[in-house]
Amino acid sequence: MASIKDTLAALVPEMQAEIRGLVKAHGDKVVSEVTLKQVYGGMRGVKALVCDTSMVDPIDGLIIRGIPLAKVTDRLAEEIFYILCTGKLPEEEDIDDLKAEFAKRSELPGFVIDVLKALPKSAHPMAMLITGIAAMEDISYFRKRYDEGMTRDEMWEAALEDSLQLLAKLPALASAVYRIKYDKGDIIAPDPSLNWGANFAHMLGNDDPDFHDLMRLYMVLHCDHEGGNVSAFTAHTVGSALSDPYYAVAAGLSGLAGPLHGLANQECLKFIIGIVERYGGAPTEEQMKDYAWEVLNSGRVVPGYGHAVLRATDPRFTAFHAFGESHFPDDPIFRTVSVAFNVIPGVLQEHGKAANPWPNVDAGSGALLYHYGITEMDFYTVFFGVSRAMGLLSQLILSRAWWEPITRPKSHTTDWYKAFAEKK
Ligand code: NMX
Ligand code: MLT
Repeated sequence: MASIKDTLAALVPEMQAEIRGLVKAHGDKVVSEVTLKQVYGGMRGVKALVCDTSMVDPIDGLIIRGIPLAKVTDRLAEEIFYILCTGKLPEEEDIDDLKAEFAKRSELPGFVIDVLKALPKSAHPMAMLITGIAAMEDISYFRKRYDEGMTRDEMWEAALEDSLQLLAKLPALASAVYRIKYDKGDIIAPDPSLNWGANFAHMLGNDDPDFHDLMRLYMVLHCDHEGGNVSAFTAHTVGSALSDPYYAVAAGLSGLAGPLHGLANQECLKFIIGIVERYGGAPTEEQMKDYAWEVLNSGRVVPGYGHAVLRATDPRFTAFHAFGESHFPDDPIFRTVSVAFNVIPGVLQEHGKAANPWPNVDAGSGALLYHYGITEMDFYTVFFGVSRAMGLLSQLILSRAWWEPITRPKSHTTDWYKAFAEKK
């Protein structure tokens, strides 16, 4: 049996040699040119980052270490984390080992609950989650080892140790946020016999086996989305300063909390519920069309639709939709998501602005949570964040393994770009 640490220890020297060799042999090859439009357009399409855990194909969507997402939707989150980190499919013993690693670390430090309770009642659940993570920086092994003078060869192991601690504790932290914020009663202790996703469901206070399975699926589907999305890019940049994984994840999740990124799932369900309330149930396609145009004509975006990279229906949406179809096809909120899926791409095409009129991951996920009684929509991004920590942390471990330097691109003033543009 190889633990995730042993497997990585065998792979890291190969990875270091491969990257060193590649840069030595081809370091001067031009990968990407950058236009002025890209400089002022969120760097869209500029190839300037490395991410070995996953990539996003415009049509096929998320590919994890060469495996299309659709092929791993029945797996546990623990298996996904193993694949993200190592690129290998785990054996049963590897999973048992990782489950045991998580189980033994799953308790929260006591002070975290005090910190959460000290926040104002109006604090957003994402602010609570991020504050809890930043508070736990106190137990960072990476920082302790850095202070002791660890060498750069030892850094990936320290990043792995912090990653295991943080991932193990995140379901307990997130469910504590839920129970404190919404007055749900006492904090529920982790159950070490459950998998990571199911344990999260259990600590939230819902032991319906279907909800346990939804949480497993939810944790799998949001795990990673290559390196250039706001949260990954942010965590990556912060980690490149050798800030420890707690700082990096807290920073990354602060980006996830934005409405154009992970907060869209909250916005999406508000949009869907607004329709159900207006029409007293699932709308007709005609009513849906009118509603979508109303949103667009008021200058707002239709949440859950469009993507910076994808140009087809997000396979994560497809997997969530399949879950809803198989468990509660007649739920009016879920039916509204389905009607929206039939109508909104056509409306956005006619509107003519969005480069991608198709649904992204957020278009349907909230309807499933709502069905199982998680009606507090401002909590939805926390689910996304707990899962996405797997991607942020696996990317961070690999960056430390190949000694990625500090991120530091060059900026110029608009006057400089104007003079540059006029010169050409
Ligand atoms: N509804 C209305 N307009 C849209 C939409 C949409 N769903 N998507 C894009 N547009 C507009 C966009 O605002 C922009 O308008 P303008 O030129 O006036 O600034 C124009 O279409 C071109 O934008 P794109 O190049 O298609 O999109 P971009 O790559 O800039 O942004 C998103 C991508 C995801 C931010 C954008 O599609 C959006 O705001 N979608 C709605 C919010 C959402 O669902 N976010 C979740 C993303 C996924 N996630 O999980 O993080
Ligand atoms: C994500 O999962 O991070 C989102 O789909 C956003 C992105 O990839 O840009």
